[in-house]
Amino acid sequence: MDRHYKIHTESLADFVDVDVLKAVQLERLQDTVTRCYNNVALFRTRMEERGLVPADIKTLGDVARLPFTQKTDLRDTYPYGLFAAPMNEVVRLHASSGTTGKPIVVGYTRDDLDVWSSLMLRCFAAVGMTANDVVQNAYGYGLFTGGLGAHYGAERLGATVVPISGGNTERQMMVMKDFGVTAICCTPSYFVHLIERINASDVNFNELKVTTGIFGAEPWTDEMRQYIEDASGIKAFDIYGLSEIIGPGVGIECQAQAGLHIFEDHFLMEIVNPETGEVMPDGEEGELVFTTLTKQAFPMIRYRTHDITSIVSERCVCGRTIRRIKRIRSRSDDMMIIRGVNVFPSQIEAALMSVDNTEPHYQIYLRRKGGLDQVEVKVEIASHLSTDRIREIEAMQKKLSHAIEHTVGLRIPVQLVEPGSIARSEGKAKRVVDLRDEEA
Ligand code: DLL
Repeated sequence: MDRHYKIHTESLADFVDVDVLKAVQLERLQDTVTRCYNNVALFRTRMEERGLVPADIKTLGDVARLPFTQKTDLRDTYPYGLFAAPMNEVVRLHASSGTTGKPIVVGYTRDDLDVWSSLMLRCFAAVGMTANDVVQNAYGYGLFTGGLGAHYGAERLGATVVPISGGNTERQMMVMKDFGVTAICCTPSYFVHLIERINASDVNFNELKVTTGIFGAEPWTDEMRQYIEDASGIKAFDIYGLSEIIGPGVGIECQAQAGLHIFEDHFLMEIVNPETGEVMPDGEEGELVFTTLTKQAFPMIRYRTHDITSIVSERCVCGRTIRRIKRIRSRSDDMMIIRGVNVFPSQIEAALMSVDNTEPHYQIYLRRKGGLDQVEVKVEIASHLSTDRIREIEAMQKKLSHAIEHTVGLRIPVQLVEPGSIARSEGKAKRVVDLRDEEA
């Protein structure tokens, strides 16, 4: 890895002395708790129930005394109940749709937007992007945080932003070629779709200038990264974030591609046991929990993300002192319990991707039969093979089923389907089709 890259001034915070970082975190934590206690009824009531006042937060470890915040709290206080700034200071709203009912609404003051674009700048700088880049921003613009979040960060870096938003793949391909795009932001599943369409067109990746992909907003695996990098010749980086905390820009991989650095000067992270809520030591896998340290309009105390990962405390080769998390393995709500075994969609993806002659398009079907959960995987066959060759298909299905068994320890049936038959996503891919309630 080239360690002689230019470090952007705003990125210096990535390399801050750990003791300084901890002092800054404590001061900011105390400010945040005070702000929440003074301005948000739910936080104050919950602290009072525990007999806590802001002055009780004397060390960083004291964060564990504070109550958790859950997504249901955001729903229950819809739309503005957790805002800690008056509306005349709130200059932007975003919302995340979720799976059912009303969205959750998040707000930003001018200072919050300033911090957010600075964090996104640090993300882009961490993967080696500069003012010379032409960035095709194919995250959705609108209520989703991806589009505008990436937009202002790339502008702040001084890069040239193409605010194309999601969808319209023909136009994406034209822009990528004609505008000399060097970096692209979108979900990994959408980039896989773009690869497919580019390969089916008369454009060749060799003629394109794109070298960098900033992919996130959904779980993906190292196997998927390998596929993307091999198929397109670009470097694919993982970016993480969630609306409730700020949007994209909570963390990103650096050029070492060895876990995601979390911007710890703005977000205090913990890993907790998803069942008991007990704090777990670095290195152990559990649920990621964040307390925001600088948010003004929408601060969060111990927000349960439902994202499963672990903290990597060893220093990264890039020299950043802010710690990393491993790639998000899954959301705890996506975990399937099949015949008593915990199965994550990402394990299935990794297994499928290890077998040749399939395409990285798959869906996991969940059904309930006789009170038991059953799962079946549909995966597309490579376009140069044909589903007419029964024997080949059967052998392949077996091979895939074995690969899954090897990874998750369960025999799960695999059905190969025609190329192009699984719906392509323009944003977050729908990997799990849950039919359990419909068929119960
Ligand atoms: O997805 C923010 C974002 C935009 C992140 C663009 C990265 C790039 P939400 O729509 O609120 O916000 O969804 C947040 O998506 O809790 C994770 O479950 C999942 N997620 C986001 N990034 C990753 C990632 C945006 N890199 C939820 N790997 C989070 C795995 C991810 N899961």
